[in-house]
Amino acid sequence: MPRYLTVAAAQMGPIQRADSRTEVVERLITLLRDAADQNAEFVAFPELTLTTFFPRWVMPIEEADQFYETEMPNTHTRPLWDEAKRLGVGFALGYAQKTPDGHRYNVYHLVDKTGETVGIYRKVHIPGHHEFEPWRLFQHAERRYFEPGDDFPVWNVFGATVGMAICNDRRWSETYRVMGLQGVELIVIGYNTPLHYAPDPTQTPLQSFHNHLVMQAGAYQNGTYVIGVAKGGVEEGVESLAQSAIIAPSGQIIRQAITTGDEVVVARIDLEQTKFYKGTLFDFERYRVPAAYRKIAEAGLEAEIEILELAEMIPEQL
Ligand code: CDT
Repeated sequence: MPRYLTVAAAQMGPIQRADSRTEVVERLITLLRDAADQNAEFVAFPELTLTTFFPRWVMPIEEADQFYETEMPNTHTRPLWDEAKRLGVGFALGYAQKTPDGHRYNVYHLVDKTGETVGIYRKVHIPGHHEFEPWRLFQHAERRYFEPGDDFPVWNVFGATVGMAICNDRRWSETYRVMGLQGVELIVIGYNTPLHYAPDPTQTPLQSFHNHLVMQAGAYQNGTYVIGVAKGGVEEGVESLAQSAIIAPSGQIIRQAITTGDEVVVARIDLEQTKFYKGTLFDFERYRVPAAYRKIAEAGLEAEIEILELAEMIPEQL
């Protein structure tokens, strides 16, 4: 018996620094309606969807406060919540979160068809740097603005087992496998990927290839669908990758965006097809050899735990 779910990748074009949240949310609602018109039951928006990609500037943290959300939904995003509920569509929204106790995360917020929060994922792999680096054409100071999350949970929603990851997470095989071990059937990944890679420009022309390479491999090796959704185009002079895609457990791309702007791509997926891979080549119970993988879990673990414990402290204590 097929288990169908109609999903959408709501790719966004650039959000300039002067664009207001109200304008952005209007764009999100337009995309949501477009997806709903095509029968989508779940819509994935990209990473940091409510503002420009502010880590491209190094500024005092208090000045960056304007880019964070302290509650969700809030006055700006309430219309999106309301419209999604009215349409009966679930969604995942990426934004910068500042918690009441002063922690800052790059998050993905998963909402069901009734407007209820299902879960919030905090980006684990934080790329880039902390301080201003004058040799770069533009900054990528995510490590200044975000603490890392420490887990890849999955949730049962939309009749599926759903997980989330954010941008740089998609390059790491562990991201997919940790969710794969929990039986994930659909992984949602939002991204902002500048085409120019300053530390090694030989990678610049390969951005598109690497993007699909990692998501297609992650899908195949874990028998899961993947939705990769971009904020692309030229934002504040920086060109970012688009090419949002819905990927099958076979690793094949089912649908792909063809523009670098606001665009919805929709696919009706059959979640039962994850079993083709989970039950054969990637039957984890039968074929995995965890004893041979010990180094993956152990290498760097002590240092990591120390960092995560430090991150639990209130920033002022550090
Ligand atoms: N947003 C994000 O994680 N972007 C990174 C760029 C890395 S370059 C410092 C990415 O992996 O696409």
